[in-house]
Order: sequence, then C-alpha cells, then structure tokens
Amino acid sequence: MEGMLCRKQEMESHSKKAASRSWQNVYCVLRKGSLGFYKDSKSASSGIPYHGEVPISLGEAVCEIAHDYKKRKHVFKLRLGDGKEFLFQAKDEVEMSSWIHSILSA
Ligand code: I3P
Repeated sequence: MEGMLCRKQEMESHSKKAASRSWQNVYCVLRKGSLGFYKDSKSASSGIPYHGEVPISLGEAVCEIAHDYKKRKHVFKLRLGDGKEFLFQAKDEVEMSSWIHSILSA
C-alpha cells in the first residue's frame, strides 16, 4: 500500500521526545516489514527518500487509532520497537483503517 499521509514524530526513543515536531506531508510506501517515506509518488518510483530517511522497520511495531490525540481527525499512531513514535493523519476513516490493517499485516 502507498499514499500521502500527514506525519508528526512524537518520540525519538522510549524516553526522548522528538526534537522536530511539526506535521509534514509524506508519501508513504509500505513494503514487507518496512515503511518508507518519500516527497511524492515520483520520488518513490525513483527511490529517492524523503530527507534521506531510511525506511523504518516494522518489527515489534504497534499501530492503533490515536484516541488520545484530539487536535486532528483520522489520526493513527505507530510505535516502533526502539521507542520511536509517529502520528499519521489520513484523509478519512476508511483510509485510516486501511493503513492500520495493512501496517499490522505487513
Ligand atoms: C510544532 C508544531 C506542531 C505541534 C508541536 C510544535 O512546532 O506546531 O504542529 O504539534 O507541538 O512543537 P514547530 O513547527 O515549530 O516544530 P501539534 O500540532 O500536535 O500541536 P508539541 O511540541 O506540543 O507536539
């Protein structure tokens, strides 16, 4: 699965908040066990990552609706084994559920 999502990093590790905390539009590409970020679909096809970011590994990842985040709608949370935590905003409920299910089965 792939598509545009708005992303905010909340945690850098289990005990450290992320330093860069603004929401950014990123083109997300889900592959077996990893999630990669690109500026847009063209960059994704060319394999040019967003700000040189290495795809995140989804081993031990927890993905669920971000019920505790009230500022935006259709936001889900992704917590990685190393403590990194991201929020992602989808365009609607259907798209959000689709991402969560795909991430959980990737
Ligand atoms: C952040 C930006 C985010 C905001 C975050 C700010 O500032 O305004 O939108 O998160 O608040 O730090 P900057 O763009 O200067 O990095 P929310 O939208 O969730 O409020 P936070 O530090 O309380 O997470």
